Amino acid sequence: MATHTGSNASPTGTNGKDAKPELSDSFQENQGKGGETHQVAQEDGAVLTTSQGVPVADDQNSLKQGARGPTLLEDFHFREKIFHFDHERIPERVVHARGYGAHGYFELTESLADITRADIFQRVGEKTEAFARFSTVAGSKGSSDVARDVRGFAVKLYTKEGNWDLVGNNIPVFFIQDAIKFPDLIHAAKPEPDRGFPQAQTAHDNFWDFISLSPESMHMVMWIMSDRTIPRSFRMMEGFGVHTFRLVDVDGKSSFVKFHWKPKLGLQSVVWNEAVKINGADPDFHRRDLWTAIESGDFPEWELGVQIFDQEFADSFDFDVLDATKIIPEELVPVRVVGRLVLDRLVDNFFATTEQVAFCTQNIVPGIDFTNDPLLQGRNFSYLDTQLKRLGSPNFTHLPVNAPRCPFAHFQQDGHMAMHNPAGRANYEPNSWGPAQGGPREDPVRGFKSVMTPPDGDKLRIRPESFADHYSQARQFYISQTPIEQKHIGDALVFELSKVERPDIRSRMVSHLIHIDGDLADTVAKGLGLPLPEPAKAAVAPKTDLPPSDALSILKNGPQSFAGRKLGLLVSDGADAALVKALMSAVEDAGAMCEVVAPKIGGATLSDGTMLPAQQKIDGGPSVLYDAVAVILSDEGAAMLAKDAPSKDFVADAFAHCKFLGLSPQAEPLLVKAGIAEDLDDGCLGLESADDAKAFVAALAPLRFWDRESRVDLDAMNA
Ligand code: HDE
Repeated sequence: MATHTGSNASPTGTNGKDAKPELSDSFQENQGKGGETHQVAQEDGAVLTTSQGVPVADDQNSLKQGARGPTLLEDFHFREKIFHFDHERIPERVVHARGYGAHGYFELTESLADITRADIFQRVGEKTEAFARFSTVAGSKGSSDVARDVRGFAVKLYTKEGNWDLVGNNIPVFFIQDAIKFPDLIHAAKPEPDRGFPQAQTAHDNFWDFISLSPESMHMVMWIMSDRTIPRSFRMMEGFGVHTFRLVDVDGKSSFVKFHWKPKLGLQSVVWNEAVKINGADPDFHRRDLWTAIESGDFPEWELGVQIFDQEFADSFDFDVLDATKIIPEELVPVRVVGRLVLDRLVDNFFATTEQVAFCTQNIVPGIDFTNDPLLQGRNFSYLDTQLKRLGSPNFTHLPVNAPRCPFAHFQQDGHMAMHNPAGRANYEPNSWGPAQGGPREDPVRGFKSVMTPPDGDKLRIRPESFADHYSQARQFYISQTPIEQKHIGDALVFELSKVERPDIRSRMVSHLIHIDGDLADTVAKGLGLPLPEPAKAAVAPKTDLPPSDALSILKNGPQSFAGRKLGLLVSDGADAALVKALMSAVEDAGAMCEVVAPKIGGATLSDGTMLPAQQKIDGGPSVLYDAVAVILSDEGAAMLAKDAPSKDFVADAFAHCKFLGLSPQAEPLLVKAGIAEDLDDGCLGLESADDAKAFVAALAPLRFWDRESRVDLDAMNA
């Protein structure tokens, strides 16, 4: 019987090229050098080998007894290949499973030497290597990026005195006050255990049952029902360390600190109907956005800000600074910017870095310390524990992404996958072997010292009185929002609670809202078709006099610029070439990107006969993927697209999501068929000339034309 190779490749697996006889001589040992993977250098024509380094002659066919088998056990290449494949998966993170990361650096812009001895905060202008991972919390690894969820914002800073992990979120407060409730919270948020759904959604009974039975979560509820949980991009969201930490100076004196990351591009979120559609059109929306930005050299950047305060402030503050359900308003303690984080390097391999990065809250360095925040204390146990389960060995610090960049030396040894064991005679200390053989020694001056704090009382299982106010800051958050943001919070609550099957859970939730804002409670009750319930029992009477804080609103902290954003440009054959080119260059001048969407991916032949390549075919490039859209068509193009459902959705959705639209006059038939021609408003600008193109791009700075929302949304019309 004739045999064949089973692929187009030659039987040698080298595609007919002369195979290089010898392996590349650099079997790269990258650990501790900032590299990524152990791999044979991929030089042109490198020979495929087994993991033992044996050159492989045939990677297309297993070894068989006769052409039709059976397959033989002695085929060590096949055995090894399948064995390795079978073991490729590691457990996904129990929370924050879906994430995306990038390398970069932190640069100090203002010294904190008077407040902390932390090496990273000493010398202005000095850069420290960093790795950041952004994530959703509830969804599993394969879920969609734009789920309504808190985003993790975890940064590993490879300082000269060890790795400092600031494992934060894009929301400055948390659901619970004590770590012992974390498994309950997460069980309630994740898919319900009997049915195994819903995935990456809090819109279900178990979540709202738990939340409505946990008044301490009400402040966080306001944040998660706001548009903070549907960010436009990782690049456009804030990050927070959440807990109160300590900064410690050379004399051991400590100050309290809250950490903030502020995005250079300003804050921006999408709207809910848009998020739902983005998840279908591009489940990788956020990771693709980060990848594309870094790849194109538009490096995402955040300022690091600190709120520093002392015991006297803590004692005078209305709430307990150890309670992670509370913020310290920026108006009370201003955020002082001390540095910037720039992400400028993509990972070489997703698994090696983003999957294997192991953040641990207890990774702190001399000059930084914990407080007794009971949530932080619980986290300090959990993160180390979870990394062992996930990465399978206590040697996960040997992985390049986790290894310190500064020198390190200790007597830890052995264990699965040990890649560097102590050298020399001694693997213990104290010892008598002297500097050459005896290994490292403690350094009482440079070494980490915990801040000395006196014990605070008896051993108890109790929640302090100072943690008892659950509504005041929830109210403060709500009244700090613009009307459109308040409307979105109401809409989100109605949406989520409408997915809850049990009316008593819906009603219990509304009973809490009454303490936050009467109008909000009314709107939600009305939206659910519920009578207004009695207010929930409050442990202490909520304060109603906390002043609004502008820092809490997304829209008050927008960029007023289209830079870093993306325009979707729908074109057809025959579209006005000069106009298209003028618009594209105006977008580029604004520091933004333009993606061409056309009926065919090959592109469109413009009026001057030039072919404009498209990045998206119309069905793959719906307007939800863009911050604003422009439609430049020929008469024939418009007549054709007016019959096409995705083209009609393109303009109708952009309109419904309050985006700015730039429209060439020929687009009219498409707008008519999409049902928006008669509703055009000041957010829809005509495009006929190069000047129009410039004016259109200049008009994009507010990012959305919110005035429209009251005319395109049923909830708003019924309000
Ligand atoms: Fe986490 N959290 N968490 N968390 N968390 C994890 O560690 C935990 C909390 C946060 O990109 C786990 O490596 C407990 C607050 C981020 O790899 C685990 C409690 C904040 C990430 C864990 C909290 C966070 C995690 C799961 C209650 C914001 C992803 C996988 C006390 C300040 C890091 C892992 C990454 C991940 C435990 C609450 C942020 C199980 C017990 C509050 C950004 O250790």
